[in-house]
Amino acid sequence: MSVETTAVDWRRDGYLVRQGLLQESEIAELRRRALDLARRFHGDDIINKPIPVDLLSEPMFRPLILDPRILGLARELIGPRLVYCGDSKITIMNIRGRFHKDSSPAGIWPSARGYDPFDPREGPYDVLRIMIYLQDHRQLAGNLRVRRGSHTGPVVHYVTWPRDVLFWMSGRLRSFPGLPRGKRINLNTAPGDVVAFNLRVSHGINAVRLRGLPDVCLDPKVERFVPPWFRAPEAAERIAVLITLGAPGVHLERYIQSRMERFSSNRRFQSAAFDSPEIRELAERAGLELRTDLIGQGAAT
Ligand SMILES: O=C(O)CCC(=O)C(=O)O
Repeated sequence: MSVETTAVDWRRDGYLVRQGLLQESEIAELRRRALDLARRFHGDDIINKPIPVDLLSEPMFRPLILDPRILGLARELIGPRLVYCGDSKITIMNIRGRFHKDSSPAGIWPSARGYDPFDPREGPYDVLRIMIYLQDHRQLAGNLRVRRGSHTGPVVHYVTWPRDVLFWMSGRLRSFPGLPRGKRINLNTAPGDVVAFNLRVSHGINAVRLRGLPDVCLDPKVERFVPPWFRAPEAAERIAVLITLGAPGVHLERYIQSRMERFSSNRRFQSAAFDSPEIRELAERAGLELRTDLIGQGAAT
């Protein structure tokens, strides 16, 4: 099944796959660079080890952040003004992820995960994440899965439902709590396909897939019960490139704030250097606005 979706689908689905936006040869080169970068920090033990650099600060990946194809795609979806705040990284992970949204602030209850900060009066949500996968997910499991259209629904967990109803009744939650919704979709991307998703979309990383049934998207809660013989093969190193971009406004402010709270001791932000005059100039030429609030956040570790 083709994974391609169109900009018209974006508002309805909350995600988009642009097939072949990058060349396959570029993906092979990015993969080589990602492995080099990971080894620079962690030697041969690179799986599940955070790589403490943001990609605009890192010369090997800077051109990707400023690439007109990437920025053009983001502009198509959230408008002409784009802001980069330092939230980008390479991950090489075999950890699996449950469905979650990245728009909500983390922290101690009641402002923690599960609290939905979305107020429809604040306009469409315009912070997105660009995802580039550096292996062929048509052949290999470990792909991203999304819940189609879930960006219009509240953040909710079964166990917190009574609490969320209370929040809704007292006006603290703007959208009525509901059960998770949206069809689960496997994004089985080819090298060169680029994914964009609204950060309010429920998504889960690193899917287990059934052998011979690549479009069957399992709930992460049940996938661990799939026996090894029924599992589709996976990459030895599942490499993903993540880039968050947003339009200036209340949603981006809230996102930056939540990153500051959540990652207050993150080495990636501690070592970021994308506020140098040289990088500022490059960004300006690409029409990319910079927010440097996250630079230097937290203690050096
Ligand atoms: O690695 C992936 O496929 C997506 C990671 C991500 O965006 C997340 O878990 O929030």
